[in-house]
Amino acid sequence: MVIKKFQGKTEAEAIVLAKKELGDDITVIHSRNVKPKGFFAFFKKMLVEITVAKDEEDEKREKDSIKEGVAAIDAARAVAEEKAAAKKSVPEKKPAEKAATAEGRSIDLKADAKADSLAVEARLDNIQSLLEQKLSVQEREKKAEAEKSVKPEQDDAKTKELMDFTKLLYNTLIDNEVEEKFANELIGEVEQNFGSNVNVEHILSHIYQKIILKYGKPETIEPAERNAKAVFFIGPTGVGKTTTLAKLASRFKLTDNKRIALFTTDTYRISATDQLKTYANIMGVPFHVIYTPEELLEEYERYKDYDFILIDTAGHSPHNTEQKEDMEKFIRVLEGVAQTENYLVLSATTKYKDLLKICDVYREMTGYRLIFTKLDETECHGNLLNVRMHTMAPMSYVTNGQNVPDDIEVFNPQNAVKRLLGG
Ligand SMILES: Nc1nc2c(ncn2[C@@H]2O[C@H](COP(=O)(O)OP(=O)(O)O)[C@@H](O)[C@H]2O)c(=O)[nH]1
Ligand SMILES: [Mg+2]
Repeated sequence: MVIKKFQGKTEAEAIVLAKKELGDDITVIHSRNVKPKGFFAFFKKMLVEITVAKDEEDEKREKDSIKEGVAAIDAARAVAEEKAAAKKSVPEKKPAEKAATAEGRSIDLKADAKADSLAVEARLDNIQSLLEQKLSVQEREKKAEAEKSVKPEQDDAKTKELMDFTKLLYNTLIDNEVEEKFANELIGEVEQNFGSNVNVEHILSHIYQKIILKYGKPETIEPAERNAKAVFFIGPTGVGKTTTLAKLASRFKLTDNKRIALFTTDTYRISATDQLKTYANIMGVPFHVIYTPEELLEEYERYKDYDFILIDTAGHSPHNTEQKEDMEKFIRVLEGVAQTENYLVLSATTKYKDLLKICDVYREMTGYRLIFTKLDETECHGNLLNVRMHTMAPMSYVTNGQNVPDDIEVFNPQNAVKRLLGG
């Protein structure tokens, strides 16, 4: 017996498909409406699914031959019984013969007839029990097939549960302002792994791992192999570049005992230089305001045996080409002289579209790692994932408050996923 499912827009369409594959001799054993699969299936029309059964040719022939066998046995049994009855009745029918023979012969005849009949009976019983055994095996198989045809219903219920759960995950990502395109990408990858033994826990751990992998391993500020590492903090105005620099400087100096110097190229605002100068004074580390690329080179030479030179920069609008070119010159002048690293500081509260623009503009200028600030000011952390997936730049630090030096930590992918999806 073959049991198979077919789907069509209508039942008639599904039957046509079934007949095309299995031939005309099919029986529709179940029909129901189903939702199409795949994530976008939520938006598609219902389909009709039929479950059809078809006897296989060999099976049919075997069944027929068994039926014929049973009929033949019944006929043979009837004949044998008749024969036995006839033999039994011989002495009564022919009393003369009986008289002519010895009494013993008459008893032999009766015994022969009985033995014949018993032997035939025994053979027939034997064949019949074999056939019955075979039939009962077939019955069991039939029952198992019938049970199997019920199982798809359970599978469907499970698939629905998984789909509902996946939809919930998708909505959670969207609520956290993960870009639709990325949410679809993640959920799509998870859906591909729906299998017979997948459950809700599998899906959850799968998506956790997927997002952790997307975030990648955080990359942080480490000392250069030789000479001072020059670290630029770049990004728009007001995102927290100076504050973040001060937080890190304080850690390097007070916790790690590193030798550090602070520079700023942000000469557009007096308050900006004062802000960093104050931090430098508190920490007791050298501080310099840098006006030109040449000056940056000179000052670097002075502190090149330090561990880190942290360089604050002016924020600028993505559309200000002049400021952009100035910044580029500062970054370029140290190339080949010092090991440099650039950290693009972004606020988690900035609109996604603006973030993309900022990332692209800075990308034209230089490569960078990502620092996200102001995580304490938003519940939606989707932008971290959006920007990471858009730029593929390494994540480094996140900040979550105004306190120097406490409110900063190395980006932790596990915590980030938990915040996105909930523990
Ligand atoms: N809530 C919050 N405020 C921050 C954070 N980082 C910086 N700020 C504040 O953002 C404002 C601008 O910071 P600032 O460092 O001057 O930004 P810059 O213009 O990029 O140098 C200041 O009031 C900071 O205290 C943070 O992680 N959370
Ligand atoms: Mg600043």
